[in-house]
Amino acid sequence: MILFVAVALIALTAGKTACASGDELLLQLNKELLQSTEASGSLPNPSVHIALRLSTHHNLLKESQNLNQLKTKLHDDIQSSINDMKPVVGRLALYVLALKASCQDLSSFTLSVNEMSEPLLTHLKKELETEKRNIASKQRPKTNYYQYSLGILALCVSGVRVSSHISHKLIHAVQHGQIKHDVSLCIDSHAMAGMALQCLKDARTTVNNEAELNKALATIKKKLLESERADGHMGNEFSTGLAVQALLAMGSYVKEHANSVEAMRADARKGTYHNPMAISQILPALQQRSYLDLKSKDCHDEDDSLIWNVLPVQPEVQSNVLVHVHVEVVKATGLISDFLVDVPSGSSLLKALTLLQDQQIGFTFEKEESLWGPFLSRVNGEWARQSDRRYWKISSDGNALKEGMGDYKIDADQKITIKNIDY
Ligand code: B12
Repeated sequence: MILFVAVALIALTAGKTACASGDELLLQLNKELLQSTEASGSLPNPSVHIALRLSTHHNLLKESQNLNQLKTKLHDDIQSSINDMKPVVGRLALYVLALKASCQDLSSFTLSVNEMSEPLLTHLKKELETEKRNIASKQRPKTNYYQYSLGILALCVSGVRVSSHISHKLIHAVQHGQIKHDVSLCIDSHAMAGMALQCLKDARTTVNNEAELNKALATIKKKLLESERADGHMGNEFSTGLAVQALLAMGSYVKEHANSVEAMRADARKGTYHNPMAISQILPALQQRSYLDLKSKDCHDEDDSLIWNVLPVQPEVQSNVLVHVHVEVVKATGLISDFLVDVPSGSSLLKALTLLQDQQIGFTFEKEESLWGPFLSRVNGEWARQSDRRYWKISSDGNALKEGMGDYKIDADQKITIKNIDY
């Protein structure tokens, strides 16, 4: 009998260990994300907070410290953008979703607009109204449909009624192929639109035409499923997380996105997802959750087992091998200038451009901080930003980069093209 019990116990423990090792990847990503909240200097990232709060495992102390950072630093950042009359719809929406993820009473948060105090959600509604007017007059939002969708999603998840005029503009954009950008960016935006529209459907919000809403959801689902590559990713490695979240929200069958989940796991093991923003978008999907789950978040009886241990920071290995980089700058007028720089193999593009600038041979650049890291905004005196409706598109040997200048590593000789294009 004793032998039997012992064997049974060993079998049970072995089963648990096998199960735990399956979860180890998730735990590792979860810890990396938690650790990223301690990064000094950068703004607290609401998307990271959302993913931490949607996770199975928590470190409640660190999460509440992070929430306080959002309530002060991110809040102030949004306030100063409002003071400067910059559109804040995307960031404000992510902030609202992050507060909702921590079960905060949203009615107690206000912003100061024209010297009047305005509840966060009221201001978000107004931002969406402004975007709607922009779509009506210019056929596109001031920001983009990704942020317009985020705004709708945040209101809906918070239980606020979304005007049918606002939702109709998104439905119309989906049905008339107005959510553009190149392939992968387009998948991210469709995924976000899918979550926003599914939330409206679930809330039974009055939309002018329910059949149109259903058609738009079907279009999005088809687009996401058709974007699956041979390796399982939908769009690219960085859009798959949101695509799977959207499919989950829409109630798609597990087998419909099983390959994509496997593809994300494989890339996570390879270390593709080191940028906290990237981890924050895949982690909920890997745990079969989506932003729509925030709607029913109650914050009761939460696990508090996520251990805070500072993960070893990989030292940047400075290689002795130099690689040749040809930098081609194509200005808005089409004027081309070429530069050459040798950089240690493994350098980031940011480092390569800094070394090139240091040579003082006529190349200069400026960057702006964003949730994804440094965004290249000015090259050789020429700006290309959201406010200009232009951007510096970066390619390597003719292929558009899938990462930004801070993350992309230069391992071999190549030609980097930086082209000012409008969108
Ligand atoms: C819309 C969009 C754009 C638009 C943004 C302007 C606009 N108003 O439409 C444009 C076309 C300019 C753009 C450019 C690029 N993008 Co983009 N973009 C997006 C998208 C779909 C939404 C971003 C957004 O509005 N977020 C919401 C707001 C609240 O967050 P935010 O941080 O304040 O947003 C700003 C920044 O994110 C910045 N931005 C946009 N893209 C990128 C990419 C990088 C690397 C950085 C640092 C910043 C940045 O522009 C946003 C608006 O001002 C995301 C999808 C996603 N999953 O996040 C991809 C995404 C972030 N972009 C991506 C990439 C690769 C790029 C480019 C590097 C492509 C290229 N080869 O040139 C360039 C950036 C080059 C540069 N100059 O530094 C990848 C990043 C992946 C990664 N691991 O880094 C994503 C995830 C798409 C994807 N699935 O591949 N993008």
